[in-house]
Amino acid sequence: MAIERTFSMLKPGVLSRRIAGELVARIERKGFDIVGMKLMRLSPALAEEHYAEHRAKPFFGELVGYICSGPVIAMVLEGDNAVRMLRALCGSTKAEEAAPGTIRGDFAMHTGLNIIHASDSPEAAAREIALFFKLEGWKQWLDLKDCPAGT
Ligand code: IDP
Ligand code: MG
Repeated sequence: MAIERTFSMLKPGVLSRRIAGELVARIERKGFDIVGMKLMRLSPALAEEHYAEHRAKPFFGELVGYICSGPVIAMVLEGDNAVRMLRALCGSTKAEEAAPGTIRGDFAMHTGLNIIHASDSPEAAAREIALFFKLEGWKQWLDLKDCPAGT
């Protein structure tokens, strides 16, 4: 099993509902190593770049508006098969399809407010980690570990 990195973001509803600790605890309990973590507020430009693949979708405006509406917690998580493992822990995108026991299944009633982002492929993970942790200090910190992003 290959050690990978993935990118995750706890969306604004997490801090406003004061469930950040609970979600981080689930991620740690599963076995991920947190190798990068920061509290930040997304600019519309960063949100649009992060969600660029959805630019033509009818919900794009709401998506960007929501993700910029309050602080988020951006994380780089590491572990065996991290991309697929985190997607499984988060559950399905659609609120009504997210199984109980998953993060979305347990904490979200609405697809647009589905509480957590997780990269959907190693390529997306590498792109998103670079986008959110591109400042020199962060790059050096992440380089201290010997696993390349998203691989
Ligand atoms: P993902 O977050 O599971 O990767 P994507 O299809 O990449 O799902 O969509 C990105 C985000 O856009 C979702 O997490 C969700 O918040 C929002 N979204 C996706 N589909 C819909 C929809 O049909 N209505 C409203 N929001 C949506
Ligand atoms: Mg996605």
